[in-house]
Amino acid sequence: MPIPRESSFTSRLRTPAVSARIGRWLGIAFTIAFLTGLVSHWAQAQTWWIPYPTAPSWGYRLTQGLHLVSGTACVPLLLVKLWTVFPKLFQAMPKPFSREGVLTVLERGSIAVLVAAAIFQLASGLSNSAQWYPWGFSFRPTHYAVAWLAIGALALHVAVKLPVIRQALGSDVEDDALNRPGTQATSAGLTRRGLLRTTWVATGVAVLATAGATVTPLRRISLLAVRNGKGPQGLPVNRSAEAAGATDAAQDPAFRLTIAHGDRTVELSRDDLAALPQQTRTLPIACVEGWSASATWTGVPVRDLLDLVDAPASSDISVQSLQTRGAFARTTLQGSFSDDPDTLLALQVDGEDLDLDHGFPCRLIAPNRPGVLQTKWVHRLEVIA
Ligand SMILES: Nc1nc2c(c(=O)[nH]1)N[C@H]1C(S)=C(S)[C@@H](COP(=O)(O)O)O[C@H]1N2
Ligand SMILES: [Mo]
Repeated sequence: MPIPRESSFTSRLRTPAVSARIGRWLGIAFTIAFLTGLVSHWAQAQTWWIPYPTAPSWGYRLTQGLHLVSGTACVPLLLVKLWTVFPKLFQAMPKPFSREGVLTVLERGSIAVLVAAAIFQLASGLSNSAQWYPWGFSFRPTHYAVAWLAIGALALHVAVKLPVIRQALGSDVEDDALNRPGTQATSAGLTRRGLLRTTWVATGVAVLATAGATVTPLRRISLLAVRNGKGPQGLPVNRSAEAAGATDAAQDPAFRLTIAHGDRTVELSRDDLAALPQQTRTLPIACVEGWSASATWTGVPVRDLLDLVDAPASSDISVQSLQTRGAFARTTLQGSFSDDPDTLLALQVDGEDLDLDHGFPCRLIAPNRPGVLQTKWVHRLEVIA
């Protein structure tokens, strides 16, 4: 088969008039995904000099929900956009050592980076939310690094294309001024308006289908939502006690929670914990994978427990789990969180003792904290700074 030329593609739909209109929404969705991704990284990295805030308690639920929804919206938008610009791959190259040649190589290079980075972000993000890790790298640092690459290449791309974008958006979508060479004057099938409408509908469906992971009334129609809200006590479970290898230790009557500050330690059984003054708070579990659910938790404020070992205000705490398998057995609770009266070591959810899968005998629940750091099966709180 001979290699096609740019002019071999004759469809009127493959035009900057369409690409720019889809590109505008793709740019908006990508930027939202980038910014909310930064928030998620900030919440999890815990090393930035501005501490991540504990309020509003639903903040991470909102930003991470937006992250998943905007990222998913990018998928149909990117596919259609790539289809509209595909013929440009076969564009004739200007002389390589001319000024125009150098500029073309730079521009195409930046687009290659942009396309590769965008596809990588969408693919790795989607498979992460499906808990499918067919790769050998660590997800979060890689997704974070490539995000900077993608947003940089996107900014460059928009800057280079600004004159074309302006012209395209300033004229009617059926206008022929920006047509590529070889474009047919009329088309029998889908109009450009029709293609755009189809794209918006597909994007809307993708958005609704993911938003259900966060917005409870949408859950029934959420085909793409990874967690369907089922789980003991009406709350989804990401890793069960069985999977975490915590089943035996969590049910052992000899269980003791240790609170440690230097040489000072206090050990409490679950009954001891239950005998302390209890607080009840309604706080969400907001998983980094996009699903979230609100529940009412009852337990002992972490600050009250720290008082038992005279921990100073704003203490950073290492929260340690009984789990024997997998990541997240230890998390750090920063001082702003350990001071917050809403941060609980919960014994109950919605008025019942925690299910084994929700962290029995006790679990951490703090406001505005990514789900992955809401440690279950806690057996030790240790002042680290
Ligand atoms: N010890 C421990 N705690 C954990 C996890 C874990 O793997 N181990 N998973 C976390 C994740 S990713 C989420 S989203 C929440 C989910 O809480 P749930 O299962 O009670 O809904 O628990 C968190 N707590
Ligand atoms: Mo999670």
